[in-house]
Amino acid sequence: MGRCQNLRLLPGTHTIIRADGRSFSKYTSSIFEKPFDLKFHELMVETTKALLSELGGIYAYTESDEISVLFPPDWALFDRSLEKIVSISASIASATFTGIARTAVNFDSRVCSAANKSQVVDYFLWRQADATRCALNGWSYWMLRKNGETGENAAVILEKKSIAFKNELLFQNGINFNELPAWQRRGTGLYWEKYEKPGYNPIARQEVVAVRRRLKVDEELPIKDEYKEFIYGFLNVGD
Ligand SMILES: Nc1nc2c(ncn2[C@@H]2O[C@H](COP(=O)(O)OP(=O)(O)OP(=O)(O)O)[C@@H](O)[C@H]2O)c(=O)[nH]1
Ligand SMILES: [Mg+2]
Repeated sequence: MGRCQNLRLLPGTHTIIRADGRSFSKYTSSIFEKPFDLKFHELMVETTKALLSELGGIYAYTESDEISVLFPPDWALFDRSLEKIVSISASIASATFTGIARTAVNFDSRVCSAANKSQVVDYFLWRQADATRCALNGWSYWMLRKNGETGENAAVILEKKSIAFKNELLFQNGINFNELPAWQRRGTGLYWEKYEKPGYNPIARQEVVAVRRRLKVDEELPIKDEYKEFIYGFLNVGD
């Protein structure tokens, strides 16, 4: 009888899980608008909510077909078993998206352990930079395609071109990149916010205010240094 692996997350480290849609280029190509589709984005946001709330994360971020979820150093779910975390997170993402979209899709999942807070911050800055880069490339590519270029030509035209070139290309075609919806350029953040819920205590016969928490979907994330500070705000004091 072979032995099953039972790897565990490093103790005392922040953990980030990243789930990514499997072959979504193929899946999305005929049914969703390019480069961005609001309905697809909403499906991703719902999937992000499920991961964040079912696994007990403190912050989540989604862009394109990927979702990152941050967990605190003392996160103890599944005894920090790596295989459980990876498989269950991929399963929650796949089941949630599939259930709402009514099309069977798969997500993969991986774990990134951050050695310290600045690695957590760098991770989220890195994913946001990726979102911005992909948005500019995606809009430029599909603008060229709309103007009659073949896929191959569009790729050649954009190869090694500067950010300024792509911005100008869009501008000449009536699109100001900086005015596109922020969720496309910066990605979307999800986190818990406290709110007060008025109620009535029938035993004490009193109006009471309960503090509850709900998920905030932030479609207007800050960028760069401000985003850095924003992410630091989710991390515990120490190290
Ligand atoms: N039409 C459309 N496609 C989208 C949208 N958002 C993401 N996608 C697609 O999702 C893909 C995500 O890229 P990848 O994860 O690198 O590609 P993939 O095909 O999923 O490949 P693997 O993740 O390696 O399985 C993009 O290339 C797009 O094709 C959207 O709003 N509309
Ligand atoms: Mg993918």
